[in-house]
Amino acid sequence: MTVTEPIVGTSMKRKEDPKLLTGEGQFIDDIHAPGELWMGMVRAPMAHATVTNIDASAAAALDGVHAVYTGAELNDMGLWIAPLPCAWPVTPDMANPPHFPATSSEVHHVGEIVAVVLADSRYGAVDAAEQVVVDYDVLPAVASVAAARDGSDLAHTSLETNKAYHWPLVPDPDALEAAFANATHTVTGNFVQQRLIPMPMEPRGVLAVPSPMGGDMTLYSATQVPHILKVMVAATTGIPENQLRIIAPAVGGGFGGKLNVNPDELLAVTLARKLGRPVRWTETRSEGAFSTHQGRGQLQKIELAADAEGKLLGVRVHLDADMGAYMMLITPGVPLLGSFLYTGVYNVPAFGFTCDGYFTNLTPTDAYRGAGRPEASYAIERAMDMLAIEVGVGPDEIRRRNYLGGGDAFENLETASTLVFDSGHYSPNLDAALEMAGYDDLRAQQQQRRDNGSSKHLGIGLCTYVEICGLAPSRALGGLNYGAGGWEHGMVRFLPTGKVEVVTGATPHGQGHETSWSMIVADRLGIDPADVTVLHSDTAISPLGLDTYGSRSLAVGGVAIAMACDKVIDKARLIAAHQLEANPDDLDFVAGAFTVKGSPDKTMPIQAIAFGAFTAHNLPEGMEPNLQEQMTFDPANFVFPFGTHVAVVEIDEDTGHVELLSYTAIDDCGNQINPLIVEGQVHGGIVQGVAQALWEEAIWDDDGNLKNPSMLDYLVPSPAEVPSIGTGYTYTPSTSNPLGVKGVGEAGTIGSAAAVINAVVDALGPLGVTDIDMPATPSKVWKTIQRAKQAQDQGEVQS
Ligand code: MCN
Repeated sequence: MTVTEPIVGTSMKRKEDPKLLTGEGQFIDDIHAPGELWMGMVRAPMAHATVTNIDASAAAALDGVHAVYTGAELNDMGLWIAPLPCAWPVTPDMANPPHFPATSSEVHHVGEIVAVVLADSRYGAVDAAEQVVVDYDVLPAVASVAAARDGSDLAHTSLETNKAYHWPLVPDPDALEAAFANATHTVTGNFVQQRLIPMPMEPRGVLAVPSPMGGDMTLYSATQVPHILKVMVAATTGIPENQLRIIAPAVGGGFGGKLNVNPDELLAVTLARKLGRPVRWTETRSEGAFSTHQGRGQLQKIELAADAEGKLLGVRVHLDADMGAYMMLITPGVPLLGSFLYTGVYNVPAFGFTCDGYFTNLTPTDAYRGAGRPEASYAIERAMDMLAIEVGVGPDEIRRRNYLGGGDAFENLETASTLVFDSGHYSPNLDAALEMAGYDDLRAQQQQRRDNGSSKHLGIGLCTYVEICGLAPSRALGGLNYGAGGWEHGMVRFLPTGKVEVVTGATPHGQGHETSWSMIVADRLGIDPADVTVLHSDTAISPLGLDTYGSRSLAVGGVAIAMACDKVIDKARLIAAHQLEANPDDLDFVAGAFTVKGSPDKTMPIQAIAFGAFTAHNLPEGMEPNLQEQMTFDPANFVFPFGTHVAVVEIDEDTGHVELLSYTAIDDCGNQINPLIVEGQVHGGIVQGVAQALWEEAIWDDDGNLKNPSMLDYLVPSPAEVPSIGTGYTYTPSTSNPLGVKGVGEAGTIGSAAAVINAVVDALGPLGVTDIDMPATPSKVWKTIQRAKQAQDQGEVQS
């Protein structure tokens, strides 16, 4: 069947949903292998200690227990040839103490594995793990990045300092100094990016299945990065890469939390190999909370210098970033992903950024939705509100005065942080958001409440974000010392009957790639999207790929698919020309068929050409049979989506409760493939950012214990907490790829935390509140109000 209507740009329902909604999706826990053993992890209950003795005799004697291995035994068994990998050593002298799947002696965070039990059943493994008796000598714990910076105690006794690295990005130090020296206005913001727990719907899990003979190994893992995992498992275990197959089955969300190479993955593979039996493990929710990496964890200082009208002269930023106990896959690089964006959407003549990474005795940090960019957007957008107050103009006006390109459309514009923004058009985006939110009316309502002395304070918060995604040009990643490239691979293959298989190196885990890629292919080739099947997430089927993160899949992987389609069309054109006895240039390709110009009866549908390519009876001389093409796309630049978010909150002065009354988001991700999927991505992202602003925080005590490792007290919002979100779009095509698309998978998260906290501070401004740390919980808001009132009272008494 051929299709004449455009498909790209329509809100086609997701192809992957019926399977998931009817329970046909196969997640890790649904997959079993005969003879499988369950791992039970013995985890350290303290943040910093030395293991002095392990008595596993009681555990080993239990029915159904196959073996118990202490960390020291595991490390002596020759299971691995290298520690867990860090792919992003951001400086040549970065400290990176070895991190093995289980520790032999010193424990560096609660939850670190000290021994592993293998048993016939899941519960048997957990019960046996509880019977393992471990003696510890407790060491002082470094339980916050502030304590790490202070340096009185060391997170690693093998290191002389807690500081892991210092990373500067100060293109012109003299210009930066001059900017501050010449400023009429300066503001300084000190912000805390609390640690967050990714909490995908499906926890992580693994199943390693060795082949009975020959040494092949299949690892099923709830991962976002099967391709990267394959390389890393080979490099750390010494298993030849050509004998490894990684399968990410249905994966129930990741949000960055499944973007890593984890101890359990290496333990499952190496123990399965040693024992010749399948080995599996699925984390519990609480186990995942402190053993799988967390996100954020930064102390930020941002300073703005501006002239009398509030036009920015310079931006200076310093971060102290919490690495946690170890460098995991991209731990040290996360702050760098945001570093270039602290200038926001603004024309900033001089810029400087420095970051110190510190070890603590807490769970390692790593990517979490937005990774570095929500932090950057939060800092600059909070600081812009502070500048607006300092200069005495509205938050919309301060932004307009500083927009890149004066708010007009621009392409390929270089910023002070050395990026080249592909395209932007900020003023109409802001206008649309203010109009949709009813901004003027909201301000009038706010004034009315203030005039009436209402204790229910209305706050309106803006955020005009920009993000960097579509990771990434390989050369740019090389320049940052990242250990891999940023290309993506795609293949488009006509089957003999005219159906199409697409193979992608992207690894969807909720983003709807099967639908989007089908739409791109159907549109390009003029066929029905139902005739397209997208294969992914299995390194035997899709051997080339760099996976899904950094909102890269469409802008790199989807573009690779479109380019592969173009190659298919080029080849099909030659076959059609040959068989229709025409010049290739005299053929039109419309609605899935080649037709000789001026001779409408001389036509061939692409499916017939595919069959001809399969039989290969009548191909141009020397042409390879079959109609399939592949493309590896390595973009020349990133993409820079942007948008304006407006949050409206009501705060009860008496209780400190913050109610999110409405939320408006006008996003711009360039051309859209599927507006319905875009809408879903925006919604999900916004809820995660709102959650950081109002509810979510991994709370650690002074000894490095996680106090809220369950969903009872780690406050992931439900739909009841979030109002319906008003969305809209502007469309500024990217110049970085031929589809003109930009990423959207993280955009909502990047714009929302700042919008909400700007609204909270806006609401409480008349009470003297100038800032509040996230999450703005009722008790924190209430205490902040009381402190501000006291300060105001004292001020009045003094004056
Ligand atoms: N899209 C589109 N038009 C655009 C941009 C995107 O139609 N202009 C569509 C794409 O075709 C794709 C989806 O939107 O179907 C997301 O595309 P993209 O922005 O390229 O992001 P990725 O597919 O690379 O997804 C990664 C991103 C990240 S980094 C996190 S974290 C995240 C997210 O996606 N985690 C998610 N969204 C998630 N959604 C779900 N359900 N679960 C997660 O774990």
